[in-house]
Amino acid sequence: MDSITKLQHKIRNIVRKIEHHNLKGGIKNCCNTNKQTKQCKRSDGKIFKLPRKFSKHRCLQGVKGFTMRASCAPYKFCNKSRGKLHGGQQQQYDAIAVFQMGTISGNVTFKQNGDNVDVSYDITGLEDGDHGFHIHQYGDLSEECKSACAHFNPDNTLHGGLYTNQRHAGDLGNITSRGNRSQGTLTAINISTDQKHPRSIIGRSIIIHEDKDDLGRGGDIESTKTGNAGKRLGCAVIGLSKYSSC
Ligand SMILES: [Cu+2]
Ligand SMILES: [Zn+2]
Repeated sequence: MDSITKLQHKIRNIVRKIEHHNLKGGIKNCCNTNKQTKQCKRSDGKIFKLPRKFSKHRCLQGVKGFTMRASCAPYKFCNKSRGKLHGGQQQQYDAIAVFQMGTISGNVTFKQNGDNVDVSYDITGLEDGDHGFHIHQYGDLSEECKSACAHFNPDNTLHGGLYTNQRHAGDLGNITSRGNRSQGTLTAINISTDQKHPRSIIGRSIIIHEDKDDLGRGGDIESTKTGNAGKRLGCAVIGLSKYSSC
């Protein structure tokens, strides 16, 4: 071997050692990293520098255009369905209310979708049947569900349902429990998960009632206020989701 070939051989060995050291030193798989990591390794072995212009979370929601595709390259092979919550709820939501009250437990998530908000719920521990389901004005649970006060009603209108002409912005109708579980999705109008929006629901609360909401058609005064939905069985504060920054 001449001296140049020897040198090349040496360099190759050093590079191999560094690569090996890096792997042992724990270059994380790109699909398992967070922003703090300096680099990550894609499942095909390619190593990428971090952080990227677009977050992994954003990349997994869908990639558009060349700049984004380049920025999202480390996450190309990450599983999009990763991190699904139970009941098929997606992890990509803007806000969440976590119920943990008596026998009632589960999550309600909120995701802005244009002018509407997609609401997804999965609650266990309710008696089977229909239960009034509303966003209430305050997220103050200092006196349990009572201090959440009335339905979120920025337009000062009468109570209704999700699809009635007259309704409170917080009127989400009923959820139905079958076999101890209530699971589903609905789309709410006239509310927003944006904290700066005048109809923001962040920091307010969501309440599940004992009885069925009559959607304002009960024929009495109480129906036009609360839908005769009865006792407040469970309440939870609507908080910002961790996915925007964590
Ligand atoms: Cu209510
Ligand atoms: Zn109402």
